[in-house]
Amino acid sequence: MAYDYDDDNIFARILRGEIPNATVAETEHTLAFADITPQAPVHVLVIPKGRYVTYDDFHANASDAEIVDFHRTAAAICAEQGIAADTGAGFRAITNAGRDGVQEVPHFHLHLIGGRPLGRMLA
Ligand code: IU
Repeated sequence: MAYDYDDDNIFARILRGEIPNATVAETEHTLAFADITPQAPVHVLVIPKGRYVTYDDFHANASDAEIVDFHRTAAAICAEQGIAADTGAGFRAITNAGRDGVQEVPHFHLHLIGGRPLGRMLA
């Protein structure tokens, strides 16, 4: 089944510059910005610039360059924000996908959350 991308979703509008954002990092293929409703002292959303709806859409259909850029950018942000695991702090990386994953914004995004103890969570 094909993924149906909504060009009016809020992150598409952020990427087009129609809505401001607190940018944390930007590369050729990737944008990262502060979540407007942070769940922890660090809460960054990492999004590809391409039109991908979910985690599985992105990883099935994006180019290798886009995928590598996305994940290298996410790792760099963890280091820059002081939450990388090798600092002793650590973080949680979450992506919600589709209806059962309760994804609110239909443009693939990775939540990077840290800066406080997060507790155990698998569902
Ligand atoms: P979700 O994984 O799709 O449920 O997460 C969407 C996130 O997008 C959520 O944490 C919101 O706070 C965040 N967000 C945002 O940062 N800026 C916005 O304008 C909107 C949502 I709407």
